[in-house]
Amino acid sequence: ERLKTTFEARAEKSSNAMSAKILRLIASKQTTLCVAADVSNADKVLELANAVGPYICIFKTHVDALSDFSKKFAQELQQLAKVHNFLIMEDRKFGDIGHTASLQYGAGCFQIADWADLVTVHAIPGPGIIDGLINCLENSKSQLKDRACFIVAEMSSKDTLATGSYQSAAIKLAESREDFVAGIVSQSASGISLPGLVQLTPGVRTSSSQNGKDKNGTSGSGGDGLGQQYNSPDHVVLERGADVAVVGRGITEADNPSDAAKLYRDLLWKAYEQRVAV
Ligand code: 5FU
Repeated sequence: ERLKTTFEARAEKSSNAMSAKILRLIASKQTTLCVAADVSNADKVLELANAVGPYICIFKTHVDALSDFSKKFAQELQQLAKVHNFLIMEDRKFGDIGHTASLQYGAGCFQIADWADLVTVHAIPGPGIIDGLINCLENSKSQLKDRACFIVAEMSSKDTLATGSYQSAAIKLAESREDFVAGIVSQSASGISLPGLVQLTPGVRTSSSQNGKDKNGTSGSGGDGLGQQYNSPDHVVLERGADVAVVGRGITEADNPSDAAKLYRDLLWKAYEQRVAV
């Protein structure tokens, strides 16, 4: 079944060019690690990208949290992505009607469609939001085959409202729109059937990297006191079906982010090998 299949074999079965690209990149670079760059300025993002670049498949940004976003920053990040061979995901979590999302994707001060290979999208507006983003690309210099979105079906935060029928409907939406959907942001694989879709799972941290920070006693490795809930690398890959695991503060707050990224990469890859072993 899907979770027992290797990334190479799943790439062959993918009907979305970007999901096939992600799966092949993961397989050749042997890393399922995505680093979340939740830092406050452009230089820090670039420094982090350069430090963790060799160990990641996806570098995830929140550019609206930067004090000094610029076009030059976006170009430099793209350059690092080329050098280290990773993809850029802007975790924008679009959530409006298609027309508005189209403007937010292509225009404004961030012009996300120009530089982000991947973006995240809430399912709440329904399929119109996907049509909106595709529509934006039709009028942009970026091509549809080089862009894709991930649908947020389930969140890592405590008492999330994205559960039950919402979650299954979000997965259904993703599975029906492989023309632009490369994956699903989720805490579990339940309900996901298409082999090409990539499951991205945030809320990952080893308990040893928490440095005595608030542990709220959730399954696995605690939380951050603001609703985030963590699970260990092993747990998300083996019990929750994560293909790509998102690690933010577990790496950004480490004394040496590069060493920490390598460590997470190794733990995650070992767990993946265990998952596909017969
Ligand atoms: F969709 C989601 C989700 O359900 N949980 C998340 O934590 C996204 N995230 C993102 O992953 C969040 O916006 C952060 O960028 C990152 C987690 O960072 P952490 O420092 O590892 O908690």
